Amino acid sequence: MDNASASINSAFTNNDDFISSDDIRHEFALAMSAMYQQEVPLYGDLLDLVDEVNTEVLAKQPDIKEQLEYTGELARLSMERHGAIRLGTADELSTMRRLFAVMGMYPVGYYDLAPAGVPVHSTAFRAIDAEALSNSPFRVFTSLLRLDLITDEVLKQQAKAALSKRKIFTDQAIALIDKFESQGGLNLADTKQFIIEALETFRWHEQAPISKGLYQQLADQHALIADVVGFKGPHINHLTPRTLDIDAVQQGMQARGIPPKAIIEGPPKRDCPILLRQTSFKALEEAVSFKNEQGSYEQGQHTARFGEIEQRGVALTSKGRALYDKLLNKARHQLGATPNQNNASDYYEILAKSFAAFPDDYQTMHDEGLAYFYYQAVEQSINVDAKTRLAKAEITQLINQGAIRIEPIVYEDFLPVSAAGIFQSNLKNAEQNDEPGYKGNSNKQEFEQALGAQVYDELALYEAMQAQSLKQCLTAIERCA
Ligand code: OOG
Ligand code: NI
Repeated sequence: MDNASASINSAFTNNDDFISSDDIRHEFALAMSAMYQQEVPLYGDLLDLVDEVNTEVLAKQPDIKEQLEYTGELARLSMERHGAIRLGTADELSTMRRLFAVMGMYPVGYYDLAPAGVPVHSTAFRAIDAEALSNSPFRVFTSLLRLDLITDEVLKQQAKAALSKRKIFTDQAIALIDKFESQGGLNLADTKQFIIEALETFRWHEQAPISKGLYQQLADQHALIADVVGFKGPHINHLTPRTLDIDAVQQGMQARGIPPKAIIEGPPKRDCPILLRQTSFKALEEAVSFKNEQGSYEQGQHTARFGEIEQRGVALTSKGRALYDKLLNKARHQLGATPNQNNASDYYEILAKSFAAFPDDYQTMHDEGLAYFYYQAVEQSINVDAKTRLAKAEITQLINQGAIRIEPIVYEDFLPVSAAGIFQSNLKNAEQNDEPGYKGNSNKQEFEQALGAQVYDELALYEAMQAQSLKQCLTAIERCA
């Protein structure tokens, strides 16, 4: 916290000005990371490993470094992080939306995890335009528990009663959210206080407000239900730095005594990375004390908190995404089981074969409309007729002539099959089990009602980023032509 306040202090001199939401988000992410490293020291070890691997990649692969420079990502590489929380009620979710809005984070995308056997539906709160993303890419995968999927009616009522008693936001946090909304911003003093107050919601609590018996009953339904209902608040359950070589980190974890999950989720290793690859270290078994009816505490254990790594690639269009889903499903179907430590090498082999059908160079991905790109005018080679600008074939021609350079737009979102794999590997006894999917329909409308807003369509956001860069690029060309 001290560091965070210090850097806000030095950056802003006028105490009455509003602090930008990007700065609030950035400082909050730093504060959250410091708190989590203290709470889960193994996460600090993971950060060291990721840093080492990234440094090595940049030293050995100048082309990667150059690309990160072109897209402005080099500077944000080490601050690239996401986290995740799980909420219990509609009220919690809608207040969380207001809290994240203070930091310029808006709900993007809808993820239904129920078909994969995880009783939640989710969104990701994140910055939505290119500049804000590059100022601070921090985002939070936020899930809402689907209590309606608990089949035991008595237990469902007990869970609801426990959730209705908890208050996950401090009074000051709520007051500052109100102030932000009515004033349109927060000044320096309020921002500092806001970060302190907001952080409280994400803190770990060793004392559980429910009895060990109820916890066990909830856990018997699903470990995730116990993780939400059994605690005072939505403790941050992982943070995730970005790596340039996830395979190296996966191997490095083993060597450093950080127990990795069995498989890397997402697409296989490629020359031109697409979407998102993720892996994590297994959640820690932690001591908690449960409050019994007499008000005294009883020792127990809980498993929820872990560390994750992500490697992001280019965002795919709906056509590219359909191809990704098809190839992933094909590989999983062929494997015939959920990927786990016993079939990991078979799985990677099948996956790589299946993805041979996905073009692995940016130019082809661009020309086939599989992925989103930034267009950048190449200064030295301006000698084109600007009138040709709307035809796609002509843009391709300009790219071929070297007048326009394309750079991948990074995928900023999540993948439901991968997310389910991350959830499952970090719940007790999981990853060996094939969780049966819940049959309840996905319900985006219900989620949005609880949220109190509609979620942004992620594809529309990428589309807009691409269109905007094309416009700027063509204007630049026109100016010089
Ligand atoms: C969220 C798991 C999903 C990801 O990176 O896909 C996730 C959770 O465990 O609460 O964070
Ligand atoms: Ni994650």
